Amino acid sequence: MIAILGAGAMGRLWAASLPAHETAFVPRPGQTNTAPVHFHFQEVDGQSRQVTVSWLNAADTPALALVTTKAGDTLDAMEHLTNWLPASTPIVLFQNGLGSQQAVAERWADRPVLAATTTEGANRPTPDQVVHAGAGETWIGPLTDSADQKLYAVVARLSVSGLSIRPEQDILGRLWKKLVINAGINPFTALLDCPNGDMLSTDLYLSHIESLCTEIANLMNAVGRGPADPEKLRENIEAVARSTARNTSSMRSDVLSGKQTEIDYINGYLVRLGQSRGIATPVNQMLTEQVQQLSSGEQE
Ligand code: KPL
Repeated sequence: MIAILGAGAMGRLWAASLPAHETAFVPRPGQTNTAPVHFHFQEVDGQSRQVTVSWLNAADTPALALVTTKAGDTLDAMEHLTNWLPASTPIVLFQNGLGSQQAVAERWADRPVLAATTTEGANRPTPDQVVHAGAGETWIGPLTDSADQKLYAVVARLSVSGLSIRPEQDILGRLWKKLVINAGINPFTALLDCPNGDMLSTDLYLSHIESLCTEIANLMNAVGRGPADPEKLRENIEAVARSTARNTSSMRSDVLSGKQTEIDYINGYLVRLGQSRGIATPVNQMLTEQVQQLSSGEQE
């Protein structure tokens, strides 16, 4: 049995892709409605099918757990999840950004904790509909010592889904690469309320991207994730913005639907890292504050 905590688009993509009898959602604390979850799942090729997922019950002992909650909900989610899991059950974290993964690995250092980063595209246009918008790749790697020897078994178990899964020893390195892209696209598109490609010609983006990339490169070099070159970081950000030009970033989408954004784990993470290392991050700070204000409705 594979337990999935977080029944949003990503949790449902995994539930729909793995064999039906093998997955169950983990109920939230105090949840009383345990009727199975039904939703329409649209495959990448456009075909649709109905998916039914049951809820984990106390008698189940999951062999694997996937945590697909938002970064800001992960510590609480983990407190709850660990009540359901044997200490040896591997836990795979799917959060965006950085900060929440390290916090979990520190707090549950004796458990096999892994992190994943994925380019699978999934969205949920209505509550009972999930669209697998684009096939991608998922990289999984260990965060704690005891996760090391579980990595290949976890990858094999999840590969049954038909999704492309690969082992990655340096998963933090891969999460850093994704963080750079998200830090350079997500806040701008949320503040400008535009698709990814449109931000490239705006004054907001053009007046800050160089300093933003310098701040990020300084941080990467300081924490042993270098050598990082600001120009190269900018090229990478712009290549992704162009290849996803028509997409709505996850942060813009969160703001538009009134949901909590992941800014605290993207640019906000970089600000906290800068504070701990004595490295100035004024552009990251400005973007973090403006997105926070935007989602709390303070901005005009
Ligand atoms: O990962 C993304 C996100 O929206 O969070 C990017 C790469 C910016 C694509 O939209």
